[in-house]
Amino acid sequence: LLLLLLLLLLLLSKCVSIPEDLRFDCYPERNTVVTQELCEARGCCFVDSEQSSGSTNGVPWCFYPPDFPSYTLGSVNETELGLVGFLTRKAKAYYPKDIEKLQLSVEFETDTRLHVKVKSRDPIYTVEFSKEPFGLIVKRKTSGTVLLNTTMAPLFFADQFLQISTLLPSSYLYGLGEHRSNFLHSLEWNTLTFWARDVPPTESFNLYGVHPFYLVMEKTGAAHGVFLLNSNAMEVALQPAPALTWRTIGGVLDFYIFLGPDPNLVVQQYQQVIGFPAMPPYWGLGFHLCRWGYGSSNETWETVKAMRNFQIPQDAQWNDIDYMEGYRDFTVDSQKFGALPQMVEDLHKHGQYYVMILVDPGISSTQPPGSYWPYDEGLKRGVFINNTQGEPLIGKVWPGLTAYPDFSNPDTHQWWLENLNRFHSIVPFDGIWIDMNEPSDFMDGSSEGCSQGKLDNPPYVPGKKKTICTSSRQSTSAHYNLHNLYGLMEAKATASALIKLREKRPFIISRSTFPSQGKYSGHWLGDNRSSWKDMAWSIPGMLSFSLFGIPLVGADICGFSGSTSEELCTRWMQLGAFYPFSRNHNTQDEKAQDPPAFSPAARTTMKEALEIRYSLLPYLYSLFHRAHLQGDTVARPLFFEFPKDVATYSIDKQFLWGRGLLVTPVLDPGVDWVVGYFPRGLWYDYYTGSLVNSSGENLKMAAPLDHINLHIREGTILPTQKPGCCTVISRGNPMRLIAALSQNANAWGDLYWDDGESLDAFAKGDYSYLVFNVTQVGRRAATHVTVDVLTVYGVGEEPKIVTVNGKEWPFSYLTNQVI
Ligand SMILES: *[C@@H]1O[C@H](CO)[C@@H](O)[C@H](O)[C@H]1NC(C)=O
Ligand SMILES: *[C@@H]1O[C@H](CO)[C@@H](O)[C@H](O)[C@H]1NC(C)=O
Ligand SMILES: *[C@@H]1O[C@H](CO)[C@@H](O)[C@H](O)[C@H]1NC(C)=O
Ligand SMILES: *[C@@H]1O[C@H](CO)[C@@H](O)[C@H](O)[C@H]1NC(C)=O
Ligand SMILES: *[C@@H]1O[C@H](CO)[C@@H](O)[C@H](O)[C@H]1NC(C)=O
Ligand SMILES: *[C@@H]1O[C@H](CO)[C@@H](O)[C@H](O)[C@H]1NC(C)=O
Ligand SMILES: CC(=O)N[C@H]1CO[C@H](CO)[C@@H](O)[C@@H]1O
Repeated sequence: LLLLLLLLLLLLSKCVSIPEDLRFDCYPERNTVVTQELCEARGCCFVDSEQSSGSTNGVPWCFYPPDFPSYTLGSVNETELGLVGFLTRKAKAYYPKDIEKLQLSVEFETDTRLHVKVKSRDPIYTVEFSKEPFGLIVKRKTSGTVLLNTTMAPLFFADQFLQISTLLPSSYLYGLGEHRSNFLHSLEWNTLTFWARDVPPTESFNLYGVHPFYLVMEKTGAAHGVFLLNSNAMEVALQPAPALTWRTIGGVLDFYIFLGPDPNLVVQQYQQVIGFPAMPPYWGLGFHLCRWGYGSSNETWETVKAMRNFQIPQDAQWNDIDYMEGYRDFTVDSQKFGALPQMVEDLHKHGQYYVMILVDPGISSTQPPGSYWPYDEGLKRGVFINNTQGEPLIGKVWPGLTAYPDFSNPDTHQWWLENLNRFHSIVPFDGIWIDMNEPSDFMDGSSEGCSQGKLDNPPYVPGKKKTICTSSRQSTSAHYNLHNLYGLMEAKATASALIKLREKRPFIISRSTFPSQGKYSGHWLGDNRSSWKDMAWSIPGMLSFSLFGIPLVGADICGFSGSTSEELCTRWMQLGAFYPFSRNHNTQDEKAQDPPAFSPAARTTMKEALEIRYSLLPYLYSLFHRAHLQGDTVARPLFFEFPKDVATYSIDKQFLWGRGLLVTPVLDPGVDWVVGYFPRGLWYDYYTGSLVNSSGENLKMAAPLDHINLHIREGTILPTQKPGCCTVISRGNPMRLIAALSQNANAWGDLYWDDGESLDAFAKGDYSYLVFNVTQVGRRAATHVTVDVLTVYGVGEEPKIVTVNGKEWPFSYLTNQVI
């Protein structure tokens, strides 16, 4: 008995001795009250930590003991590319169909990327293995920082449950989308689900897209990133150790690790794997206006005319689902939207563009045979997703009952192209908005429910579901494996169709996204509310998509659902003028929120914000070129430029455009000031050139309702143009350069310039690339660019003469104010 008691005590102390933040959850199932019996049946430790600490703090009560059975690494063979080895499990764990023998392969591709093809000569990382239990340890050579250490908790690899945990070198963790959270994730027992889902953005919910990629800022100012290439439903559990657990219910564990060492390089290295984003057409960077519920083509047209009347810049007018007949794709309500073709013609005549929603992939299945080509023809060609009985699966979206195109089937791409082509001959649209492509289903699974099989009822279910049955059949696999890829595959089909129809760069905005999406589309942050809080959330949302390689991103300016106020909409238009994708969008039955709907004062402020955007488009376009070329970010977190300044790590109320322009919006009601952080160095007020010489500090600035604070970083040259009603006009205006001199009196900037719409302009060499240096301000290889005005901030003493190409030039000089 004594022995038994001793054993029990030993067991208990083995459990209690594990510090709380190193307890890895052995019972993550939601909606289960974990009892001691349930927990011990899994061979785990049960400690009711609420009793010990007196609070519900998220610490799991049921967690893995140190000797929980995991895998053991056997002998390892070197291969040409890296290493291979076998992992074996001696004792079975509790998930059904646990796989006993696994193959591990490790490949060293480049000096900064672990996983892939060529052996590196001088990698900046080292890899070690722990044999029993199996674990992977990756270190950064220079600092010795341990980036990954997976020995802390057991590895699982069952048929429908895979799990691996790692310790993290710091708590500065970013990425892991699509979720609504601060840019810097909380590691306080925070579980994030990855399962594309149609739901208004809400904290802790899984949202429209899936991006299993994170970036960590290490304590030394270096950064690394990790990508798990896996499309199944998944979960990432974060805990304060700091540590992270990946849990997925299918596929394989296929990790890429990017060593940076700075955050810009990490994101570039990630995009070398997933692909660089497409170059958008120039007009796509102009201002877009949309609402659900214009109600008629005339009403839509009137809005465009009002914008023109007040000379407010606008490049594209959009329509939401109300243009359709019964919400059916590829139809036009001929009663209310009869003048749509004429309106589009008028837009084109004014150098403007038209984009409409393709409401959703769901194709109405209830029309009489012979009356609705998309369904009839789709049925004939077998392009729809089938249920387990081999019949098209029927769910429900806006038009009522619908079938879902299977974009994993190449025949579907051809059918999609033909649909778009037929529609384009009636309404010659320029861009496409693809919505509801999680895919959304208003029913639970299908009109007939779902199967009882293992795909519809996996042993472990991460987060919330709301979609078609996961057992349904697509041409390459079950929906179970392809669900998170639906938006990506639809975007790919749509981009290729749009290229065939217009022979120009496609413009597509998608709600659901997956890694590689940037090659085909941009993204808007979904259906949110006209609230101050939602406006503030848009910045971390936008910055996260910068990390995901989808730089063309923005939120619905002034908010989608709910009612905006003039003050909120004014502030939001000022912020939204700096979203890479800038669109004001509203729902039906709310009062209008387009700029002409407001008072003259608000309207003027909105117009001025857009005019600044249009002035800066040459700079923005050049940033997109760098994104396309090598994966640079466009809307950029401050810490990307100041990785050694820890004060920048949690900033998500300010952001940069590229390296040189700092945006500090007002995000609160009723104030005429704003506090912003200025990293060490010189910053010039965009409007006046007055100087902020910061030692790395927060500054309170005036921010009356008609003003958004913008600052140019020292050493930057911004190429700008006089704004116009639309890009077709502004593109023709002379250039104005703004140079913000550094402490050492130099500055640098560049301009990428092409016709703004040709496919592959860069690859074909049909472009100009200009580099501006203060010592050599001017133009190179440019025949169609004229510099009109050159503004230089930070000159110091009044110059006596200014020469241009050796000739004396007239100039004016204003003394700087220093704040
Ligand atoms: C390593 O090589 C030996 C001899 O060629 C072979 O028997 C063994 O299966 C290999 N192990 C792995 C993990 O590939
Ligand atoms: C990895 O974590 C284990 C705990 O699981 C610890 O004993 C070991 O020292 C760590 N290795 C490194 C290199 O940090
Ligand atoms: C749209 O306006 C035109 C011209 O003003 C008018 O003839 C037409 O009836 C209007 N259409 C609708 C649907 O209101
Ligand atoms: C779905 O069923 C249709 C026949 O109804 C067939 O032509 C098609 O190939 C099936 N698709 C898949 C992915 O099973
Ligand atoms: C900015 O401040 C630094 C440190 O106080 C000082 O050395 C530098 O001369 C200042 N620069 C300007 C342009 O005022
Ligand atoms: C312009 O300045 C940059 C950075 O200071 C420098 O690398 C580059 O060589 C300069 N180019 C020319 C043409 O002077
Ligand atoms: C943070 C926030 O305001 N989230 C809201 C987004 O919108 C949905 C409904 O539209 C709300 O439920 C969320 O609370």
